[in-house]
Amino acid sequence: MKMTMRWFGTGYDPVTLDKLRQVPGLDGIITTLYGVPPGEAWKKEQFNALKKEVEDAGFSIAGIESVGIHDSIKTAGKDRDRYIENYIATLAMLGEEGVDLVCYNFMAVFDWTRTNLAKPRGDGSTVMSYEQDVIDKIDPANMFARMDGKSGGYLLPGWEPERMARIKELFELYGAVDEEALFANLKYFLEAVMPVCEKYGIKMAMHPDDPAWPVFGLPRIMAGKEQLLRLVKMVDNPCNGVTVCTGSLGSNPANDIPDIIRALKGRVHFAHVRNVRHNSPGDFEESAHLSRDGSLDMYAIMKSLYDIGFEGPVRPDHGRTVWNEVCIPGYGLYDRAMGLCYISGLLEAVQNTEIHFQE
Ligand code: DNO
Repeated sequence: MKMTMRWFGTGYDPVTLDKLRQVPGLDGIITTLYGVPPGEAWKKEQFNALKKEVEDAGFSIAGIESVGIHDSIKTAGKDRDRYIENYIATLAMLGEEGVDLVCYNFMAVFDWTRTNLAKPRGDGSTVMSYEQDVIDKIDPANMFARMDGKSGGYLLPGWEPERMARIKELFELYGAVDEEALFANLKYFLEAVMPVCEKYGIKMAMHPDDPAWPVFGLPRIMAGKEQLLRLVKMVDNPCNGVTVCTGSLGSNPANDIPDIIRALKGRVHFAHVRNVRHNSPGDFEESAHLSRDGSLDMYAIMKSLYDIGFEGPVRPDHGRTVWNEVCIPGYGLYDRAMGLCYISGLLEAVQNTEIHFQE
């Protein structure tokens, strides 16, 4: 496995590449061209500037997270083919530049959703958390007002003011899209992009829905084992795979993550390894990466990734905000660096135990 960290780019991310260089065992960077709206084809010069910056810092780009999918593709809008063409053009450009991993999601309206971006913990750190009761009381038309303030100016993806201004329209757009329709639209998209993926050896890595159940009455189709298996079977191509995000899937205690990993053998292209703590049904918070700080068995997760022969990029994910760091919620340097060291330690133990048994 290749240890990576997500970096949001100069001007967006308070964490700089020279700081990331000092994280032990970091093999590569996961990034994207921030500021390019979903639907637009990426410009080669812009991407090359990003690539050069990463390479000048002594890293390589281990994968793109994400190339966003336009709402028209998700809802089978009349202009979806045009947006798919743009997506294909982006993939071809990335393929020519040596990128072989693209993470994306197929969530309706919003990307991942939390109700608090800075919940205080007893140890003085803060974490992101989710309470279904809070969501149930929110009127989608007034969501922006709720999220503002607590986040230190940062917003969750999908909650940008320009989208919030059209939130009613977006809900209407998705009004006729139920689970089956969303699956059909996903299949249409994947079938269209598989040829360019095959040509350049690009692995598409679907990010699961977060939280792993429907929110605001919107359909969720990537929330558990059956749905992920349906994804990989409905377009049965090795380029069509999954990002195992243990925290997203793990938000639902019914999801047995090692079992899901084993079931997806050969189609796991990327792993986000983080822990969550279940407080009560529909109420969870993001813990430190350690097993004993949350509800997931992180050793079993790393062992299952190892057992299926996964060799792709892994990254720590949402961390706590510790030591008064000023950072993007979930994406500070300190707790993710601790997470990376912990994951690397688990992996070393798994590998060495294996070798020991073979002797
Ligand atoms: C959250 C992330 C997601 C992820 C997208 C992939 O921190 O894991 O925003 O990047 O869902 O498209």
